Amino acid sequence: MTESSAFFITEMVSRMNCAGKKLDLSTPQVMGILNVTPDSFSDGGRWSATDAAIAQAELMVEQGAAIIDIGGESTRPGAPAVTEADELARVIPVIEALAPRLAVPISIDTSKPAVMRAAVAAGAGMVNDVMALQANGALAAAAELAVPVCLMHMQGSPRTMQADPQYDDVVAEVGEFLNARVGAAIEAGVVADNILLDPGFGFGKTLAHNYALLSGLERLRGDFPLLVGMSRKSMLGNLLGKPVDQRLHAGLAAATIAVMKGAAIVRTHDVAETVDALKVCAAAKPQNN
Ligand code: 9MG
Repeated sequence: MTESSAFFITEMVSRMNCAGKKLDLSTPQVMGILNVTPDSFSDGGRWSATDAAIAQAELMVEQGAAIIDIGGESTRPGAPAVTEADELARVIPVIEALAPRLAVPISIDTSKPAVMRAAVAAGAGMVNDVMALQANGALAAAAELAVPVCLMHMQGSPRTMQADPQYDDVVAEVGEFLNARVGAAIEAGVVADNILLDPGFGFGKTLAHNYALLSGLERLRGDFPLLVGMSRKSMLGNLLGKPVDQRLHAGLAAATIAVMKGAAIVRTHDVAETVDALKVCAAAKPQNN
């Protein structure tokens, strides 16, 4: 990680190959969230049926999403664990149906190596792992699949992470963790150009930790594209005292700040609005003249 406050990506990869589909990172991009869980915190399970999920994904692409992130296990605080079989049954039919229809890549949000493998075989082109490949066999699966992989920071596990998160310097400790996971991934055979990093907003962090992380995000800029996800999260709701359906404006502010501090991809439920916000960020990129 560098102390640089430069803007956007400078020397890292600006285009990723997601199993044959391109992800252009020369300007900030939106990753649309497609939860296919009955217990999703943000959509109440409205999109758990395959047809509805397909329609939602197509809408997000029309609205400008550069990649769709499909998840079958909720990672919200306290969410119950899902078996491998249930997770596969939720995500694979959706990926199989969507992959031939979408021009943009599909990301699989999972920590389970068997789900990573089945998802990529079904047409996914990226792995989004909130456990940063720490599950047994996940490093080997990521190396073998050779698709981009997002390594996210979390303190604890989704079931316990908000109990009592502790840091001396949250930005430094998140950076150290991510550096260590990059080392482990590269040692396992993951290609450096296939690595993205994510500080994991809301994953084992208090409100103060989340805002310290957002404030210091530029300290995490370095050799790897940064992905951030704050859409509709408690760090917005608890600050404002607003329920999940009234967090759009705060989410756009947070996304804009993150991009101005170097984020390459914003993971969001609110694609159309976030695409507009990121276009403003891109237009305000410092010029040479
Ligand atoms: C699955 N998931 C939920 N929140 C997330 C976040 O902030 N980043 C990433 N990469 N995945 C997330």
